[in-house]
Amino acid sequence: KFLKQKSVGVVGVPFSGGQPRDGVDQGPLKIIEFGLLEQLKELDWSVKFDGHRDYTALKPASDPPVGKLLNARYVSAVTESVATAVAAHAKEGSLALTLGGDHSIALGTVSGTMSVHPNAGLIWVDAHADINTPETTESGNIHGCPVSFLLGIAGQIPEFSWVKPCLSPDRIVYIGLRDVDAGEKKILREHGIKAFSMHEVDKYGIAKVVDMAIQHISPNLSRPIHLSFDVDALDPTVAPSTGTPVRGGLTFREGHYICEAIHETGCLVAMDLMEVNPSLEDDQAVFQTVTIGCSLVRCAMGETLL
Ligand code: EXY
Ligand code: MN
Ligand code: MN
Ligand code: MN
Repeated sequence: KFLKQKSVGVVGVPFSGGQPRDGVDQGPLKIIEFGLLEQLKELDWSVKFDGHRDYTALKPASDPPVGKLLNARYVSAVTESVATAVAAHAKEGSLALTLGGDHSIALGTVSGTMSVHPNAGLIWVDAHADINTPETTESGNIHGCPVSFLLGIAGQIPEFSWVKPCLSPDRIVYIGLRDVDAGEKKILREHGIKAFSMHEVDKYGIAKVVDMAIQHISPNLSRPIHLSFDVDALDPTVAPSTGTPVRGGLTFREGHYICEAIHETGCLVAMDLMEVNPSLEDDQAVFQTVTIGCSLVRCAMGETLL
């Protein structure tokens, strides 16, 4: 409906600077090695992939903390480049699929989507709200902050001068939350941001939750949808290889149902798959996490059970 053709532009972002653990930068490589691009071709998508990006040249020689924010200059440079890449695919009328990497990358993906689809709604599937501001963050890890930047509530940070507030509080909805910092809860409340935590998933069931979420950000399917999927939304028993696992997460089917239902809207214009870290846990865990990551993407892009 909002795409010009059944074509997907894949952006591989081997970046881990939004958080302290090595390995998450290897996520995109593993996912593509696993065969995701071929799998999407099987679903009749025309696939454009211009290779894994190399961000080493963007790494500043020195990147001292900006207030509490860690690696601010590096994160800013990489996410700006991601925004350009995502916007280019969106401008061509293709779906932009970004493989991470840590979730700070969504600062770029969502900015890129909104530059072409300014009224798009954002569905953020995550154990975490990633809405800390430079003031509220305790860790200084920017993967816990991208949403505040997108909303324009992060204040002016000269290192992030390229970021334009492009999201309004009524155009984001969360699914899967269960580890939200006190400062983040306050922000969610003050801005009236719609969030379905695991409590609501238990209470209403995933089908009703996804229905309400979609209706909230794209009433009567009137707006394009950007899906930002953090694998840590899934229970660690289903997706163990991720940097900030939190128990009590989405089941295998709940995760897939979200993607299937979003596909059915016909409104999906961009998807992020984030926080797959192939250096965590054993080989079996990595295999399980990469496998489920690929199958979530396939479901969002039209794979059906029957
Ligand atoms: N709220 C915590 C922080 O700001 O450091 C944890 C954030 C984890 C973010 C993960 C990727 O979604
Ligand atoms: Mn996240
Ligand atoms: Mn998370
Ligand atoms: Mn916490």
